[in-house]
Amino acid sequence: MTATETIAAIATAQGRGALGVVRASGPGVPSLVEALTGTLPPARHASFRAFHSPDGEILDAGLLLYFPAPASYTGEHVCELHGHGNPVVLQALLQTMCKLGARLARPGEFSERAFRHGKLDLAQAEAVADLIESRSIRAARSALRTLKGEFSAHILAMVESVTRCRVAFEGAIDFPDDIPGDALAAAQHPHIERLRDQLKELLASAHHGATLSSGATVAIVGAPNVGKSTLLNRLARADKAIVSAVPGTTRDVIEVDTLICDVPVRLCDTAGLRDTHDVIEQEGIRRANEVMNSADLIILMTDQAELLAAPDLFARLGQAQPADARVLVVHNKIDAHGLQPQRTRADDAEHLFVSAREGHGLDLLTETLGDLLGIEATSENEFVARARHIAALELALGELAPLDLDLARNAPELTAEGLRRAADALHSIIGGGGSEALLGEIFSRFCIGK
Ligand SMILES: Nc1nc2c(ncn2[C@@H]2O[C@H](COP(=O)(O)OP(=O)(O)O)[C@@H](O)[C@H]2O)c(=O)[nH]1
Ligand SMILES: [Mg+2]
Repeated sequence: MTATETIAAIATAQGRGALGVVRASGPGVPSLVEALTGTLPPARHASFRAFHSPDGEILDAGLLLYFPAPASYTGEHVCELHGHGNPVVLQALLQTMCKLGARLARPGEFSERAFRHGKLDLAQAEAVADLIESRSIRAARSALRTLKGEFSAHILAMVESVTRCRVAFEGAIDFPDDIPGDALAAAQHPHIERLRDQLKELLASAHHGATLSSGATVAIVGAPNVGKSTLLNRLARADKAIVSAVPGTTRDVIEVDTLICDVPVRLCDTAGLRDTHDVIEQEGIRRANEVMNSADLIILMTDQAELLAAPDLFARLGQAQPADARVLVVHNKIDAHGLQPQRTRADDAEHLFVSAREGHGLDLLTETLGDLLGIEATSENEFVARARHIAALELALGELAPLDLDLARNAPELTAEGLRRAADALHSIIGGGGSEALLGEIFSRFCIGK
């Protein structure tokens, strides 16, 4: 990348709207603004201007904002032209900027420049994309916290603690006569243990955060006619699946995206599990199994009130319970049994009594789903973690794991080395030592103009 290039892009979404924003960043911005609007406006003030092409034609008129370097999003000179939200007009403005020396920005290039100029660290830059992509207000809020630097501050504090510990061990290597190994190990080892605990906690909340942004999948399975499609429609608040008294109505997997506890959840209604000679239904059952095996949670539905263990219920359907599956047994049609909504535990599984058709016990169901998926709306400092962050945290934890008291006593140099690698892994989360390939991969997934 040559940072001397001036880049330009349409920053608003495609399509027609009240406003459309074109922006540019780079050293050529002041001359670009002068060519387009006549004079350079005061910094960081909204000025109403006509936007001209080089041959003097008016392309549009609107607000002009100018942010001289370094006090801008990218750290370079930036301008924003707020015109009318017509794609043809916005394209004309963009092309004019290109004629005047700018080039089209690549996806994420504004944020990449912000990162390279130290305006954002890598986790914050990723949070910009996450904020734009988030599918619930809860995920958006969490991305915003990362963008404000809360997550990075946490990581940085850990890097500093690990580094302090490492420096202590390196001191012992350099001055072995001054610092007795036993005293050093006794003093420093508790720090290592505390760091390990903190990392485990952070990792747990990172996994939690990953669910917040990527969402969870819930498969609804059970015998034909127990009310699976009725429940799907209820949870989705829409008539998505055909409900009928005829067993074997649902044959394909029906997927609906909804929010539970403000977290995106994909609900999958499946063909009823039973022995059948109908080839289409057989295929539906095969697909039901596939969905069941990959779901984060299985709602195993029955219209019986009997508290059977989940594996026995699966056995009745001629199925084995998928290994490691989290199962919620939902007993439907309590209206027909004269029962009240209720949540109980039996044989290590959660059982819930509801009536999908009458809408009884659905709040309890939502609450239970939130519990079992680990997405109950409690945590105040949750953050949206990416797979990259989780991998780095795991790497750091893996480096700290073998650093026991014995090693601290007998091999301070190995302990220091383990601590150094743990700090590097943590530091990579906020961009330390990031390779060009990694940066390219991260920013190429952004939208153009961001
Ligand atoms: N009494 C009663 N009937 C229900 C309830 N939920 C669903 N049904 C009925 O059970 C039948 C089968 O429902 P459906 O959702 O198609 O079941 P599926 O085959 O499991 O998808 C339909 O006639 C529904 O109206 C309920 O809570 N109570
Ligand atoms: Mg059905």
